[in-house]
Amino acid sequence: MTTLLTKSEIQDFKDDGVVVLRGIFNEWIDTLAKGADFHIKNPSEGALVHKGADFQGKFLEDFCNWQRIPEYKDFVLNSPLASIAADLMESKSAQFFHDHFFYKEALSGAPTPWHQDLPYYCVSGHQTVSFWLPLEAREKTVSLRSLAGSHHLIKEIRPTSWASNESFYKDNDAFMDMPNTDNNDFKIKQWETEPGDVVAFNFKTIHGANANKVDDISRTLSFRLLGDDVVYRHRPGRTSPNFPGINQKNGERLREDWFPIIWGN
Ligand SMILES: O=C(O)CCC(=O)C(=O)O
Repeated sequence: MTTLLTKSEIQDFKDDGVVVLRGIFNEWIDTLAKGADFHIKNPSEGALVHKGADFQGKFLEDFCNWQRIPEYKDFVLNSPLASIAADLMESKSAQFFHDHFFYKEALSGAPTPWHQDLPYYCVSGHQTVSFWLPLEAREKTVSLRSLAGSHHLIKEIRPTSWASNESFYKDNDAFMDMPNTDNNDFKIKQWETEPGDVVAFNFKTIHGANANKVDDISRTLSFRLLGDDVVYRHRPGRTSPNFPGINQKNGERLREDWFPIIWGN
């Protein structure tokens, strides 16, 4: 086990499906911020832009840029990301899945709705982790919020398009509705954060974030990793991110030429 985590942090991740790790990536913030500044000026062709009708700024989302942005690649391959992931997932291996960038301009009105990540992905399994890494200090009200324990729900939550709120796939019955987030069935976990802190959460943990209503930009990177029990799962439609040409069968581990194993084997 890496000495970077305490037993109680690993236990919290297991019990709640979410944990905040303080200052763990302090040394990497300048590198990632440099990459993010390049990224904002050079989004990929697949980038999505959301705009709240009553607000001036936009919210840009972009996926899978770690191979073309050297600072992201350096972080993925040379930071303690992989060892921390393996410890949190209690997995011998950590396989890199993808990166996801959230850039919210000052006063951008579009929030990130409550959702669960796993149903948007072409994988199934429990040993998963996303690292939500904000590049600026974040007040609690504009930080990530998660429903503790929601990663234990048996059925997946119906994924929807954030733009239209329509179901992502035709196969509606395979999913359950989003539980009521206001009736205290789940405790909401949300922390004020400083650059270098990270919120780690399971792909099944229900989470969301408020719109950026403050007069300053907000840049967040999420890095997503897979553990030993995660395998390819065919979905009845386009996934997000989508991996055209992946050419895999249900139950196979993801191909290593696209998704490298960066810890263990
Ligand atoms: O920062 C946000 O707005 C949302 C982050 C998120 O949904 C994620 O990292 O999966």
